Amino acid sequence: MSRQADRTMFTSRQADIVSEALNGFRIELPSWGFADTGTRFGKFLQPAAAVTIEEKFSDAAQVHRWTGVCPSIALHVLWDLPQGTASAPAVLALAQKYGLRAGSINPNVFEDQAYKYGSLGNPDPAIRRQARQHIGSSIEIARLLGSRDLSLWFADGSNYPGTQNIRRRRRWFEEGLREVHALLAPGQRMLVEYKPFEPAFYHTDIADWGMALLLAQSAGANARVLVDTGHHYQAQNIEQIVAWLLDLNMLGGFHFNDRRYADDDLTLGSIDPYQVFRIFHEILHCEWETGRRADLAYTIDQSHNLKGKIEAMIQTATTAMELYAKAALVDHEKLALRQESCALVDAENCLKDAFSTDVRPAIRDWAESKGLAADPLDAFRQSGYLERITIERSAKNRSPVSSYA
Ligand SMILES: [Mn+2]
Repeated sequence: MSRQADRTMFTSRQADIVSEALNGFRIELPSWGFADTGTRFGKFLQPAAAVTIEEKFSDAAQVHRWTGVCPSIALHVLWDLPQGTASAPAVLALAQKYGLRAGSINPNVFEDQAYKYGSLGNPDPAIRRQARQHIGSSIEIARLLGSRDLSLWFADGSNYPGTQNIRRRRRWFEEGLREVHALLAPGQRMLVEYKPFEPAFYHTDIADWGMALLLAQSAGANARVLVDTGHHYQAQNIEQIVAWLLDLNMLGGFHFNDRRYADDDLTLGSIDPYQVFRIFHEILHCEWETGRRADLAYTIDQSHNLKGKIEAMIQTATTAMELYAKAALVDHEKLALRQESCALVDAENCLKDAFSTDVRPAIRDWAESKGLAADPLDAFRQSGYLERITIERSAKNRSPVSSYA
């Protein structure tokens, strides 16, 4: 067979696989990814950064407009719905205006002064109650917005050995999560996120996937674990965690970002794209094996301090599509046979062959078939949107902001 014929055959078969994969692929944008954020050393402001919730919706709509795979936006109750349930009608109107859906709802039980020593794990019962009430009202917000998932991340923990009773705090978490789970409306889910350190540096109350799993299992039938790819120690095998949670039907979704050292919130795939590929592969292989689609919420959890925020989100969505499409190209039947016979090199090559395939031409074809931009980043740059908001927002955004100290 000539190289040309080989390439043509290869491409058309792959194009169908890629197209089918992308038809089912959606990834949620974080509202906070469009606002100015910083490190603990300070913030560098961007003249075009979103400040209001309307600006966040408007910017997120740009990412969806050019990529076609980001129809929803995750919201943070304290930052996006400051009046709680009373803010819901305005947010619904914005969702309609910008053609997006309100996505997962993120309660905030870490910024209020009351949470200095924790929220659901706080030794003070009144503060534990305050946290439960805030989560309860977040569930109501989700219901009003038609959002399915409540996404729970806790900053609870301690900084020094001996300063907190770890066992009692575990029980308080168990009780608190059970109580708020009972408030979920039919069809709603509760996702429990874990993190090994930061902001607490000695112990965190939900430090890893095992703790999150136990708490989710005890909370109730609609609780699942949320895997934030940045919330692991170096060298941890994240795709194994994903495989276990999938097999137990306890995986609820992801917060995607990349990292080099800790929870760096870098652009997905910028440091280790093969890891993201391996995660997608575990999901797609499980789907192939079981014949059931995994019900997972993919969300971006990144803040770009220096990159242009909308450009970085387009870059992220594009990278996610590429890595998902590559994972879809794994020949599952061949892989299963090679695993069965322990043909190690050949089995591994099933992954490597798919990962090294250039899926970009097939993605461009898919985009054009949907009336989308073949090159989303270029289309965004040509649109003039960034220049327009830079002028509109820059005067307003020049006012001083609080820094670290
Ligand atoms: Mn996260």
